[in-house]
Amino acid sequence: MAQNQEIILYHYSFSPYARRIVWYLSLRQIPYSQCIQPPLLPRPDLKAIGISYRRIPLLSIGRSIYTDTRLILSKLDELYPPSATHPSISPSPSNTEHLALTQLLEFWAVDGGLFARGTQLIPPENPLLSDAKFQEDRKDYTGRSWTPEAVIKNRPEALVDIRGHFETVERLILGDGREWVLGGGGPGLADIEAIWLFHWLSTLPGALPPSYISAAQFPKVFSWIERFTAHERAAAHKVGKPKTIKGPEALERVCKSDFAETNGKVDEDDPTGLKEGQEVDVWPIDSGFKHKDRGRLVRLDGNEIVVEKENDSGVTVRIHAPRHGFRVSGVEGSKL
Ligand SMILES: N[C@@H](CCC(=O)N[C@@H](CS)C(=O)NCC(=O)O)C(=O)O
Repeated sequence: MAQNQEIILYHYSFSPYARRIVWYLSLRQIPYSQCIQPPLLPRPDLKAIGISYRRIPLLSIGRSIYTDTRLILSKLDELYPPSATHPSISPSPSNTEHLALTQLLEFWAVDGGLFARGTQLIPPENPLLSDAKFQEDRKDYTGRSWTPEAVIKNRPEALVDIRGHFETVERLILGDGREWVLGGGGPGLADIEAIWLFHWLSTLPGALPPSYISAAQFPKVFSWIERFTAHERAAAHKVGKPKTIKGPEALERVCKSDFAETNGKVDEDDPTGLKEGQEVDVWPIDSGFKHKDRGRLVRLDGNEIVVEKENDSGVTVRIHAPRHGFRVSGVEGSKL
């Protein structure tokens, strides 16, 4: 059973995507361990487990390894149903309006350009941007240039765009004086979906020029960020600090686990025509697209792609990816 398994989160602390998961786990009082990763490749801890996917975060539950925060969040919702110990923060399944808004907020931030624009606001004087290794690494991740010159060139447009998004939250989402995106007495999944990029930018020194984007122009957004942070910290304190483990320990725990998720099967009428057991490659198509995971297909439907493979320790692991934003392709010449 998934709930008896240790959750391991692979991340680094300044990843805004990883914070989505950290916050979700603390707000739902789900304990976990963390295996801190370097911000640049290589990531030998992940390679040892059997993963090529390069983005952060990843989360393992037993021998199932989940990529992409969109899948991780929906999976945690599915594997950890609401209980007194792990109260729900998601809209109730019958509240389709709230479910729709939560999903649209996710699209907005991840696919709708909010994140892509946000990363263009890393201040050009940030020492990372003058580091040739960082520039090369992030070019591999996004396919675009990360030199300080490129960042300076994009900054004005990105600032205008991001200010427009602050405006949307200030006037349309929080405009009626509500404390949380869907109202109510505490932060929910909709707040996580909406806040993470604004939170990241407001805590990244030099990202936002105070004369253009600050609490002076957007008091509601900035107090929402403060309120959210206070709630999340209190929840994190209550559930207790995550245990930090090193790569070899994480590997051992993954390999020794007798759990791998087996939900789902390969849809027979999937438009790709791929078949169960076929050897396939899986990779994201928006960023980190040079890093493909190869394995036998065990699940394929509108929500998820799952492949199974043996890692270098000879242990079978399952790599789970969301269907949206990922490509799955049969390996030429592979036989069933
Ligand atoms: N859609 C992915 C995006 C993840 C992502 O882009 N993460 C950033 C860190 S915040 C990343 O992987 N950067 C490059 C790297 O660290 O290798 C998700 O939801 O998990």
